[in-house]
Amino acid sequence: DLDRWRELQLPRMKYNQPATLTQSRTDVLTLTPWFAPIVWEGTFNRDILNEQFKRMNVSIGLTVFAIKKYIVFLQHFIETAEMFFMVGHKVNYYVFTDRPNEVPKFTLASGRRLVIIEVMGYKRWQEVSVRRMEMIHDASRKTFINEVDYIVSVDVDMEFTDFIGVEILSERFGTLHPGFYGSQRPHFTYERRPQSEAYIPEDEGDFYYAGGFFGGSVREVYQLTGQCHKAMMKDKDRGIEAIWQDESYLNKYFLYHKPTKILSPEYLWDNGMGSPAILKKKCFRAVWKNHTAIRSK
Ligand code: 2GW
Ligand code: MN
Repeated sequence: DLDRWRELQLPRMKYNQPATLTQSRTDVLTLTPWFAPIVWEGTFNRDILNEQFKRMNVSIGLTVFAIKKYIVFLQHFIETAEMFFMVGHKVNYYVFTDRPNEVPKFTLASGRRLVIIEVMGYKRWQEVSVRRMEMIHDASRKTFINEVDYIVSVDVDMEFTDFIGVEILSERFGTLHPGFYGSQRPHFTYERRPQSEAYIPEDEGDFYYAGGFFGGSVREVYQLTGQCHKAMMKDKDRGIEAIWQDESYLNKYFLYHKPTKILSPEYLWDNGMGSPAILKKKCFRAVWKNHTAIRSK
């Protein structure tokens, strides 16, 4: 339980003093109006954070879905995660798949293991994407709560390209979508039909969050995925499906349950978006995919 934070005591450490009269970044927003940090390179000290989370013996579950043809992404995903994701911490990979026999054998670093969770492959792709909420919700209750402290949920058609560590962890966190971090709220692709549970009016909204990278404590992820799934089932009964599936319901949830931490687009980038100067690094990137081939039966 995270109650043990109360007992945490750090050792003597040497590092540069934080400068009270200087902003660590002046080119980007680093704190939301509700005082949640927005994580950008240059705003945190990895050594302090590692020391804290190591001493707390924190364990992290990384959930990823590799259903039907998307199994092809798994090998590179796990191999790059071994190089860059939560190095030195305890990690469980939770691989949800309908093809357990096609999961490659991996040699993992110590303190890390891979758990296969067999699930059905829904016929419609929209269903594959959106049902992740239900499956994470169920697994949170059955498995995650007994095995890890935090859940990180990501897309599989991705690669790790730089270090991602405990700086991302918080009670409830989301990620700025690489396509919309500079946009005005009316241009966010929120669900705009009032009949949908995911509806957000044009005069509301903080950020446009990506469906492909969110997480939090297991209890919080259980709540979040449960609410998103419930909203999606209500819509389904009324014959409506939100414009960007799970991403739309996630954005609605985050509007009224503000994230306690937000990751910058450094944590979810797509090379199709170029290389703006505000990006000091790219740690998690979309891999190229042939949409027609990979998404066909
Ligand atoms: C099949 C056909 C069309 C779209 C998706 C799939 C599919 C997705 C599949 O056959 N098998 C599968 O395992 N997936 C999982 O769903 C896989 O983990 C994948 O990364 C994830 C989301 O699908 P993806 O990556 O093709 O969609 P993107 O890259 O356009 O993702 C954004 O939009 C989605 C909503 O449609 C989600 O919100 C996603 O989180 C976003 O990043
Ligand atoms: Mn994707």
